[in-house]
Amino acid sequence: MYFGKSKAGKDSDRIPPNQNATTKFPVLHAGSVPYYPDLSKWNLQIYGLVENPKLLTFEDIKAFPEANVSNDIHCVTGWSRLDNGWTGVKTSDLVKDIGIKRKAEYVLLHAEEGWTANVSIKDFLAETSLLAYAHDGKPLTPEHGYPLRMVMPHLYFWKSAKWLRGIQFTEKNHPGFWERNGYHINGDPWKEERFSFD
Ligand SMILES: Nc1nc2c(c(=O)[nH]1)N[C@H]1C(S)=C(S)[C@@H](COP(=O)(O)O)O[C@H]1N2
Ligand SMILES: [Mo]
Repeated sequence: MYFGKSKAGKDSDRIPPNQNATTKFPVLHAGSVPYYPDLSKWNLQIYGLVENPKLLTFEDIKAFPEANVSNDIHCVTGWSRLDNGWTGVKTSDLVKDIGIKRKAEYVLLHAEEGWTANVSIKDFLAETSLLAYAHDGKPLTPEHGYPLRMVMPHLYFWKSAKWLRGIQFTEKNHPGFWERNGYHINGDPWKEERFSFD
């Protein structure tokens, strides 16, 4: 059972400007899919402007309260996919005993192979933001970010780092991979914040 956006209301109201709905689940990323020989070697580093930096194992991630949510995703290339069921950990639960310092205003998400994406703390801690390990009831596949990815449905999906390995709290807004390559620094699909010249 997934809780989240109600399915009532017209689908068209749920699709941001100049997006088209698809029932497929397209795969989109720069570079190749990282290969995971051994989940026991995987970890997630939480660091930067925090009182209690962490190095979490996948077991640690599974020990957090399990969140089941349903939401819509919007890729900047023009496709939207409605009603995605995600299972994972809400960012608000993840940071409970991290002690975010007052100077921290942004988060830089680090994925495998040096890929990054930047968001504000507000976006990172939004009620709908989570770290997901399953999609529609099944563990993430390698191409969709196994073992763990960000999901921030209120922003264009490029912000939702697949193969997440690090969460860095920063004072300044450091542009991530796509943000350095012409994408918008915020990426709100309802405002069509696609490119940095928008
Ligand atoms: N690590 C990493 N995460 C990434 C990307 C990437 O290139 N590398 N691309 C982003 C983009 S542009 C999109 S639209 C979504 C696509 O997720 P999907 O392949 O699961 O549909 O992943 C995002 N996360
Ligand atoms: Mo995208």
